[in-house]
Amino acid sequence: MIKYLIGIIVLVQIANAHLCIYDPPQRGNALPFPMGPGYNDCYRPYPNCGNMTAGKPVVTFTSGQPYAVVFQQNYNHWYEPNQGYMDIAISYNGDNGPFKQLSQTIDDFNAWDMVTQTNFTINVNIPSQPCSSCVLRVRYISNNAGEPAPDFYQCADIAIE
Ligand SMILES: *[C@@H]1O[C@H](CO)[C@@H](O)[C@H](O)[C@H]1NC(C)=O
Ligand SMILES: *[C@@H]1O[C@H](CO)[C@@H](O)[C@H](O)[C@H]1NC(C)=O
Ligand SMILES: [Cu+2]
Repeated sequence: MIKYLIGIIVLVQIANAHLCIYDPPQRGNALPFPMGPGYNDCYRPYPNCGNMTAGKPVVTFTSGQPYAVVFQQNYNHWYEPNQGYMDIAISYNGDNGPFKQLSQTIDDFNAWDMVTQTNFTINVNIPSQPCSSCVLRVRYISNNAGEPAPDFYQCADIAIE
């Protein structure tokens, strides 16, 4: 990103924002609608849940039913030499997993302008196994070698009945 030398403000934003889950609501503060690129709560580069402490379930899913997960790539970190992806997974065993994939991986893409925000609505099948507290994780593995922390994690605390 340095090579573009757009200016210090843009560089600060580049280090500030990348992925947020709208639905189910991610851990932490409620997200504003809409939010700009560089939104702090979208920058959580620590696996598996951005170092956010688990809370009570915020949504109860119906087992075996489809659910539309809505998230936003809040900053595009496309990296041509080692192209990244996003995915959705669930853990029945807290933040350390194991995590089971709920979606195909979603290929990263060249948005041309890094501040591009892209919303995704991905239909997943909720597993049939119930849980009183599970972790739904969305991550953006950008693989971008120019980034100090290239991969981004968000979790939502959910239940399945
Ligand atoms: C993404 O979705 C949010 C929530 O519906 C909306 O406020 C925002 O305008 C959308 N952003 C884009 C870039 O479509
Ligand atoms: C995130 O959590 C991990 C594991 O507990 C810890 O090693 C790391 O220092 C934390 N990072 C930050 C920035 O809090
Ligand atoms: Cu960045």
